[in-house]
Amino acid sequence: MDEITDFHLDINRALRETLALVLAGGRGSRLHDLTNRESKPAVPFGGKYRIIDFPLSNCMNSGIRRMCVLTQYRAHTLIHHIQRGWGFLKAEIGEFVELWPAQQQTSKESWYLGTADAVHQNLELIRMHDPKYVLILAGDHIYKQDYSKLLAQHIASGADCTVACVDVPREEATGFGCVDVDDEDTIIGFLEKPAKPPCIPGHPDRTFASMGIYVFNADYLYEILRIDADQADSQHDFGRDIIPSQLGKARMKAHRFTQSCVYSVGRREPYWRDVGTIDAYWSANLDLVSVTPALDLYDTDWPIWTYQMQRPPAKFVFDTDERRGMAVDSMLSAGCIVSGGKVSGSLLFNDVRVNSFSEVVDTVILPMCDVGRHARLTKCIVGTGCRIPEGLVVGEDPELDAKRFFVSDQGVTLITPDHLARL
Ligand code: ADQ
Ligand code: ADP
Repeated sequence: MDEITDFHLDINRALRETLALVLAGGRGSRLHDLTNRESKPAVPFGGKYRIIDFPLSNCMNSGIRRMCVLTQYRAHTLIHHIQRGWGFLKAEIGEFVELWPAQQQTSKESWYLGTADAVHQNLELIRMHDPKYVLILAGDHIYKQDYSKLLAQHIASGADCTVACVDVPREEATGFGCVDVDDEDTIIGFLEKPAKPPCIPGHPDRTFASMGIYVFNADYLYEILRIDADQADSQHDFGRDIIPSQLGKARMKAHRFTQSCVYSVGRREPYWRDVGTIDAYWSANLDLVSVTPALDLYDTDWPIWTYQMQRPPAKFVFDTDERRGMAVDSMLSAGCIVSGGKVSGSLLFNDVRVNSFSEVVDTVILPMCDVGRHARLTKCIVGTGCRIPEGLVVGEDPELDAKRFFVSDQGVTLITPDHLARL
């Protein structure tokens, strides 16, 4: 009993001694026009959230209340969102979300180069908070993770650095850092985005991938960043440079996401998505719509916090037999009006109008859009503020769609206001 109490006291102290840095400065160019105006972490997700809400909510729910968001590229929307949505923390009791824009704080006078440089440029700010542990998170993943379990393993193992890892299909691992471990999960190999990902021994189709989530002992982090900053051939990136350079030198452990994943009721597979491409973004949004989603937003034990404008409830107008405003297997957000159109298998963000005789199937519609009468949309992502003209049909003729819009490898059509203006 005493041991358990001591453990809880220790982990609570360690959580208070942790500073979380959310890297939110990347460009996210594979999301094409969705990131023309805002950075990837600010892209809307799941009907009423923005992607950054997931790591920040994970911190909140794990008991880490000191968070810093490192911004750079097209940060306006992100800053606006955090200022409005995350101001409820109490600075008086040591809780905060600070925004750290790139501000050329080192003698190099460059913007953030790689992810490690983004941290290095803020070393003075980090030191001011005097953390014992630094948790580095990406601002562009959708998942629920209890970081207190990651931290507990890190401390118990005596590691200098612990990398959270997830088992992924091997063919998808080319975009990730691939990790090789021994019997005790010590990291003995690391390949950043290899063309031919190695497999997990005994599992030829699977690879152990870094989630880009790292816990460092603060003193060790300061030291390796100082060394890396002087390396002329380094790109100053955690995945490309820092982790590989420490193999065999530092105590680096892998943490299995299965041990800290917050599972949805009745589901036992871990859910973690890097929504860096149009296809991944579309499927992760529509995963939420499934009957028993692998990521449950309705779970009150692990709430996802956000800011959303106050809007009236979604409304369905059922005028006549031909004009049945309805939605099935779908999620609709506040301010939506489905008047005489049909929505199925879709996710509508706030203030979307679906007008009479139109059909929306397997589609993600971002805020403030209007689907004109008799329009038919199948397997699309409709960007913020689109006015789909009356009678437009998308998703039924791939060749025609590719001439007018952006069509992804897996046949998802991205429609933006710019595409529509050129029609
Ligand atoms: P990537 O996903 O390619 O690989 P990267 O593009 O470096 O990682 O972005 C990581 C995070 O840092 C993102 O949230 C991004 O917005 C942010 N970021 C990128 N450049 C930044 C900069 N200059 N300043 C501030 N923030 C920046 C990484 C690891 C892989 C791992 C995957 C998991 O390198 O090993 O497998 O994450 O997604
Ligand atoms: P259509 O879908 O045929 O283009 P309308 O846009 O005229 O039709 O809307 C049909 C119905 O939707 C209206 O009768 C009304 O009930 C509802 N509706 C439209 N706009 C609003 C609004 N601003 N507030 C509340 N309900 C609205």
